[in-house]
Order: sequence, then C-alpha cells, then structure tokens
Amino acid sequence: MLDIQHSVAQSPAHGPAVTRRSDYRPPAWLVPQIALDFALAAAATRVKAALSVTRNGKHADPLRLDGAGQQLIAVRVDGVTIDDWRIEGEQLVVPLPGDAHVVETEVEIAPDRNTQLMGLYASGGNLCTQCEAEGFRRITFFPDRPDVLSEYRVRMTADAARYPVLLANGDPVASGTSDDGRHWTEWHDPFPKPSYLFALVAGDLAENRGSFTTRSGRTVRLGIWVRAADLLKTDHALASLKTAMAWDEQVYGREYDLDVFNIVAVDDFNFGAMENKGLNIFNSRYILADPDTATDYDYDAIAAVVAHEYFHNWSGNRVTCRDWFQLSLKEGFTVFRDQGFSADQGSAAVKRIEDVRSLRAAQFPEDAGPLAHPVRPDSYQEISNFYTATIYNKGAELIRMMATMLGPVAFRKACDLYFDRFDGTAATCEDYVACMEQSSGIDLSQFRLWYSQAGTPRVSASLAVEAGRATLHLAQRVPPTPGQTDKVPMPLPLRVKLFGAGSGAPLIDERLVILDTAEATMAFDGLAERPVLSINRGFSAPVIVESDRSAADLAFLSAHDDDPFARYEAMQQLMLDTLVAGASNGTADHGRVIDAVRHTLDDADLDPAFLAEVVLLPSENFIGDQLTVVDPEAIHAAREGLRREIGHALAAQWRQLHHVTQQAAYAYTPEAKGKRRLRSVALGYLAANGARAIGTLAFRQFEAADNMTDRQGALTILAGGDFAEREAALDIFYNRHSDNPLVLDKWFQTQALSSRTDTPQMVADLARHPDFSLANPNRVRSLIGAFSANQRAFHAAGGWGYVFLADQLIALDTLNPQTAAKLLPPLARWRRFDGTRAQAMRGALERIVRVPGVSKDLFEQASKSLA
Ligand code: B3K
Ligand code: ZN
Repeated sequence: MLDIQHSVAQSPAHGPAVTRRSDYRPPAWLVPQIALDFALAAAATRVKAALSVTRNGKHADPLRLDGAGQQLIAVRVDGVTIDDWRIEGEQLVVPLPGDAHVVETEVEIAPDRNTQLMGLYASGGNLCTQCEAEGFRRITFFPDRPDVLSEYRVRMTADAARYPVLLANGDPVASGTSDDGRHWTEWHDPFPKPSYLFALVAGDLAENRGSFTTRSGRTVRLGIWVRAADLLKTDHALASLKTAMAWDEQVYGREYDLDVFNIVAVDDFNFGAMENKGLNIFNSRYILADPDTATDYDYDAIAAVVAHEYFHNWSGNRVTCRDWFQLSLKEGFTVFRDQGFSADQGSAAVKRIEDVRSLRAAQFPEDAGPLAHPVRPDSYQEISNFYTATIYNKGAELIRMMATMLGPVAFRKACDLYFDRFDGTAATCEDYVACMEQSSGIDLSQFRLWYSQAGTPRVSASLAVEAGRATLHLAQRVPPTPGQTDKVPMPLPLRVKLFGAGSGAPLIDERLVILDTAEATMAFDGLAERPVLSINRGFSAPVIVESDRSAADLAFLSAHDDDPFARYEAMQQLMLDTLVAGASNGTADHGRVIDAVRHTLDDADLDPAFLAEVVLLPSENFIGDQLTVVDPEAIHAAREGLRREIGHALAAQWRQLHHVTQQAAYAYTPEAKGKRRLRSVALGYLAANGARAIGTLAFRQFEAADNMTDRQGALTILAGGDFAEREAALDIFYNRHSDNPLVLDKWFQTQALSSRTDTPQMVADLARHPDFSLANPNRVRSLIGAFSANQRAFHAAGGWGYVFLADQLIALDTLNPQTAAKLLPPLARWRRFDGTRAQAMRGALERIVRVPGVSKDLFEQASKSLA
C-alpha cells in the first residue's frame, strides 16, 4: 500500500511548476469508458475504478494517471495484478503493451479529513464531491484533463440509515439493499464527459420535486435536495430552474437531454455552485431562500446562479474546454447567457448597471494590477487561481461585443453553428470565434486580440463643434500589463449618439462606431444646435472612456439621454469627478450633483429600481481606482461630505420616498423589489444627513420589516453609524437568526463592512467569536473577505488590517488553499498606496511567500503580487 497523501510536485521554495498554453499536446491515451465502484464511509472510502483505455495515435508512451491525496491499494491490467507501475510526482505511470486495455485501480480516501473541499468531502454529515478543476484526481487515478471524455457508470454502496440518498450524474439505473444495513445505487451517464464534471452525493436529504416538459415532449424529473428542515426554502430555486430551462429553449434553442436533473445544496463550498452533468452541487446560499432570511439580492443571485449552472449543460458540458486556458469559452459565454436571462426577468437597464458595477469593482482593478492576465491566459501555476473576474466577467463582455457587432439574428445563428459543430467535443476559444466569423461573414481577425491582450483599454473622446458640424476625435490606448509591455489597438465597438443641448432631442440616429485604430476622427454635419456626446451607450465596450464633457453636459445627459445606462453613466461620471476633486483638494462644488439628483428624483416616469441605482454614489474603492495615490481617509471624507449634502438638501424628498415606498405586504415582484431598494437608499441618505432621530426611524424599519431586505437595509445603516439603537439591533438580529448560518454570515458581513473607525477592533473580536470558523468558506468570506473590501477599515493607519489578513490567510492555507488564495488580491493593490501603507502591504505579502510549506495556490498569488 503506497501512501501518496503528501506528495507534492515541487515545493514552492523552488518555484512551482508552470503550465503553459503553448505546451498543449493531445492526450496520449483516451478513456472512452469508466466504471466506478464506491464503498462510501466518511472516515475511509474505497474507490475501485476500471478504465477502458485506448492508445491515441502512434506512440510508445505509457499511460499516465493523475492522483493526489489517496492511498493506492492495487493496480490491475486486463484483470491481472501488475507491479511494474511507478509513481512520478502526482502521476501513476503504467506501461501498456497494446492499443487497448482495461486498467483497474483501487484506492482509499478519507472524506472527513478533506478540509480543502476538493474531491470527495464531508459537509454537514453528508458526502459530496467537487472536481473542477482538478479534484477528480483526489478521488481516483485518472487523466484529469478536460479533453479526455468518458462514458461513466457509477455504483455506490453506503450505510442506508446514515446516507439514505445516493445520487450521481446521469440517470439512475438500479438500486438495492444488502443485509448488513447498507444499500447501493447504480447510475449511468450516456453523455461522454470530462472528469471535472463527475459528481456524487450521499446523504440524509429531502427533495423538492418538480418536473419540466421540454419542447420536444420529454418529461424531466427535477429535484432540489436539502436538509429536511430547509425544504420550505427551495421553491424559488425550483421555480428559477424551470424558468431557465424554458428560456434556454426559447432564446438559444437548447433543450435538456437527460431524464433527471438534480441539484444538491451543501453548506461548505469553495465557490457558488458547480455544473456537474445532471447533478449540480450548490453552495446553500444560492439555493435557500424565504422572505424572512433572504434579501432581494439573494433571490436574484439564486435565480442567476441556478440559470448559469443549468446553461452550462450546453455551454460547458455538451461542448467543453480543450484545456484550462480555454476556461472563458464556457465561463464567459455562460455568464453572458445568465446575464441575458436575468435581464429578461426584470429591468434590463438595472441588470446592465449591476453587471457593469461588478465589472468595475472586480475586473478593472484586476486588469490594472499585478495579477492581470488575458481572457485566455498563457500560463498558470495553479489553475484554481484563474477562476477570475477576467475569465468570467470580461469574458462575458467579449461575447457581448461579438453579439453587438453581429446583431441578434446572426449571433444566434453563429451560436447554433458552434453547438452543432462542437457537440460532444472539447473546444477552444478560437473555435468559438471562428464560428462567429464564418457564420456571419464578419472579419474578427483583429477582435481575437481581446483574448490575448490583458489590460482595460482607455478611450479618449472629444467633440469639436463649429458651425453646424461636429468632429469627434477618438484615441485608444491599452496599458501595459505584466509580461505584455507593448499593445496593439483593438476593435472597440462604441455605440454613439448626439443630443441637442437646447432641445434635448436626438440629433442623429445611434451609430455603432468600431474604433480599430489608435486614433480616428469622424464628422457629423447639419447639426441645428450644439450637440452633446453620448458614447459607449449600454457599455457596448468594456473600456474606460475619458471625455472632455463638462459637468453641465453630464448633468444634461443624466436627465435627457434616451439610453437608461447612459443616463446612469453620466450621473456616475458627474459624481466621480466631484468626488475625485473632493478627495484630491479637500473641497468640491456639490451643487451640480445635488441638482442632478433632484432632477432625477422629480422624474415621475422612472422606475424605482432604476432610480435607486442612479442616485447611488460610486464606492470608495472605485474612487480610489481613479487616483494615483489612494488616500482612504480623504476619499471617505469626500464621499461622506457629498452624501451628507445630498441627504440634507433633499431631505424632504428622501423622507417622502422612504414613506411612499413602504409596502403593505411582502411580494417578490420587480416592482416591489424596486421600491424596497429605493427605500433603503432613501434611508441611507437620511442617515447621512446626520439627524440622530434617523436611528429611531431605521430601528422602526428594522423591527417592523416582514422581509430580510428591509431588515438588513436598516441594520446596515444602524451598524455603520453611531446610533443609540445600534447594539440592540445587532443583538436582536443575532438572537433571531443564530440557528441560520446564511443569515449569521450577514451579521458578520454587515459589521465587517461598517465604515466606523472602530471596525478593525470589531473585526478582531469577531474573528474570535464562537460562531467564526476558518473551516467554512462562506463564514470566512463574510468576515475576512468583507473586511478587506472595506477600504477605509482595511487600510486604516497603522496597517493592522494587513497583518490580520496575512495571519488569517496563513492559517486558512493549511486547511483550504483555494479559498485562502482567493482572498489575497486586496494586498495586491499595494502599489496604489502611499509609501508607508505600500511597505506594510508588501511586508504582509513577503511573510506569506516565506511560510514553509505554503500552498502553490497562495504562493502564486502572493509572489505575483510582489513582482
Ligand atoms: N464551473 C464552476 C466553478 C468551478 C471553480 C473551480 N475553482 C462554477 C461555475 O462557474 O459555473
Ligand atoms: Zn460557470
């Protein structure tokens, strides 16, 4: 018996191995079929695997199977035990004489000691798996790469009382019981799939069962599996799944292909959810919801994630990725698909605003810092570190740009071609672009640069006006990023329109300008009045626009533009310019912003959800991203100063809005959600105005709320200020929800996000709270992740935040390297801060890099951040 529990490829001290895209070679051996037999138990699970392998092409290479964290018990070839196998690093090497063999292995693994939550692990007394990207090798020996597709047969045996439910991919084919209190089930998945899509679950679970009839008449059995006590919180997820299945048929012509579709919710999960074929496994926060415990934001996120994972059945599972450098092939496309789905469920304008806000919050800083990488990276040390906002969100923007350039009909036709041509195979980003190109006839050769060049392009736009003619001058610059110093211009699809400054009426029809050179000039003639430029409407290209538009013109657009996103954008720019001036100079003229907000509030035609987005100030982090040197205190003071004045000058309107948005009874409709959103925004402005009586008003909202949105909205305001009701509200919230881990996460997060000066001290106390644990990723994210996103608190003078984060990451790394590495990026911003802060942040990174035995996950993030 060979224990390779601790074998690692190379210690980080020597630099972990780098995997390069250019080194891709097709697999030497294919595995058309695999049969797995699990004898399940939390402490020791036996896994027998029988791989039918075939030699791929003419070569004399042995079979190489990836494996980690397992005890290897036996290896057989064609039924005969062999001993000429060897272990090289994390691979089992088996010499094979012929072109086709059956290779069997038997291993033992320990799910209850698996704190990484990769492979087979225990969560809440149940057993579940996570294999993407490289978790399958922690279950059995296999060529653990996405271009090896196999047909899976799975048999599971487990204690019937402890694990009454046994699920795997595909369709169930047989089951039975044995005399020793154990039972078994067999599953078969007819669709060949890569190992990262393998899944099984064994547990004591209750099912919310539904069904969906596909457009060709197939009835699919749907199941959402949770702890029995949570069953009542699964209706929204089930309804979302059915809506998503119908939407994918209508919009993309994609139909589901198995007889069952199961979703299981688990509390311990490294990210949001996983699209395993026919058996999605979810972080419970993206399944469980009722009005008392989940906010509107949670409800929307559940619908979006359920849809996203379901959509992967085609964009990811039926057509998968050739190698992990192609990750955005499935993730960028699927994010684009889920964004379209969510846009169709409510306000498309608000959805676009939310998507752009998260792109700017997560992807722009990534693209501007030491961890920047192309949408199709060239190399990695640890693939888990590349599940990034660039791969997902910028990747979605690339698909969106192609869809914009092709138009909806040609785009759909090109998607059909892609699915037809690559169904059942492992494809590349290039394959996708080639389908877009061949199907539409549009030349995308230059567009391919978007996949290879990192960095957010900057576009300068200026409009010169002279006697009825306007000349638009555009210039683009793609900034240098690590390993890419010289960039070439990319095609930027910019939706452009001009409005009359006097009449507010459009002067030209909207045009799609493709800026594909470093500079370009275009003229607009016959203009009857002075034009105001509206550019990058709908955020048609993921770029930073620098324009010479005056504050007056931005205010004008915020009131008159007929593209809702452009209205929002004009207001944001006006606010941002004011805040940057305030943070840099200590003072700024607030009049223009206040007038623009007043004007917006007076516009009776606007929907409350949109209104709530438009009047919101840019975040402190985003203001920081505009400055050469981030001064967290000056930014906080400038933003609070503007918030106070907007609160004060428009106090009557905010009070009125807070009052009229009150609703008799909870409903989850776009209209009711919009009102709740606006209500919390109004309360926020009233609180910013500084009146202590607002504490009473907020507390009343907190206590009277019949839903979590209103309750948490009020709690956030109370927790962020100096109100007499603050402690009471936090205690009531804790006591009321202490048995619900997802709501307790909100309790931790709300305090960690507070802008009070004592937040670091509170966070230190919360990290010692009995309910805090590094073993649960949701809890870690809600305290440590939230705190390090809180610019003022994390960067408070003295550098305590940096020491704290490094301490927590070093401790977490020994349990769960993947989640530790995900939380490192706030330290990577060190170059953007003053010398004292930068040095302290560097010190934290250097300490992490030097930890003996540091994981390659954390090492890669920290060492690249220092470079
Ligand atoms: N494909 C998974 C993410 C896996 C992350 C692995 N580190 C969920 C998703 O994007 O749909
Ligand atoms: Zn995905």
